[in-house]
Amino acid sequence: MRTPRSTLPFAWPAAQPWVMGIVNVTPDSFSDGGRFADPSRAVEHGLRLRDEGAHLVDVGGESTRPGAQPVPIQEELDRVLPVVTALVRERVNVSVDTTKPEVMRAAIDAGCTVVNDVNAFRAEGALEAMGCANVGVVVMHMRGTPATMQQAPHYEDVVVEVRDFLLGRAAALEHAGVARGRIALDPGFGFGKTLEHNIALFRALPSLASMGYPVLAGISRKRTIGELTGKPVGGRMAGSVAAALLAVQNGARILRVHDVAETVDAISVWMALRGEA
Ligand code: HH2
Repeated sequence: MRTPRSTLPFAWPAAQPWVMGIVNVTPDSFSDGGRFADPSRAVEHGLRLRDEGAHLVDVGGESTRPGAQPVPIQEELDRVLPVVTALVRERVNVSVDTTKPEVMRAAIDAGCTVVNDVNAFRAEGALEAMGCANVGVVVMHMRGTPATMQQAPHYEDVVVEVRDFLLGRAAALEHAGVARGRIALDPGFGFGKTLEHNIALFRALPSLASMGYPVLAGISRKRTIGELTGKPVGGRMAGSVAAALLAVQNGARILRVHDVAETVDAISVWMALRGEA
């Protein structure tokens, strides 16, 4: 029997920002590599993030940290599918973080709510996989591939180039049959960008948010936070929460984070004190 799709309403969030909690079913992710490589621990963690207030749980089976090597299709399916299936069974709204059309299709069949592609659906067959699917879509900007992307990234104008790329990919998705209201854009912090590029993109979030698509910001525990605080990955929670709040203030509607409980609390307080709760 096909598992019923989750209850998450589309379109993307209008009023309250959504928090997307991260579950990396990988041995090598930059911040939590190996902690949730075992499927039952990954499921447990996904349920905990949901209970902490995550609107979506993003399940990934291939690290995209700088220097990471690609994972074969079957291995990624073996990592991700049992976790997606178990979380959907528990009525968690699952996002699958993948660049591979085969994994997209399998996760959609298993009932995922969102497909999140750091490669912006550029793999052969990815647009087709999304065309008739009734799910949300996150389109992210990346320059190069994870294996090489941090080798001297260069832009004439990072803000314009990232914006134009994202709008082009959104148009390609719409052409393939994806309804506009299902598409969210993500500038891809840390994916082929220096600290200066990341800061410029962060400051430009309001203009990206004015393009007519919800914007996702994923900066949690990333190198930018480390460079601004001098802290190793394990000490970046406070800096990440500060960045998440500022991202919301700058127009982001979806926050991809490791520290769900802390981010949810920070957003609640921020909204209440602004008179928006
Ligand atoms: N960042 C990572 C992975 N997927 N997806 C979107 N849409 N935006 C992001 O910024 C983003 C993403 C990298 O973070 P993480 O999953 O914690 O690490 P790793 O890629 O090493 O598994």
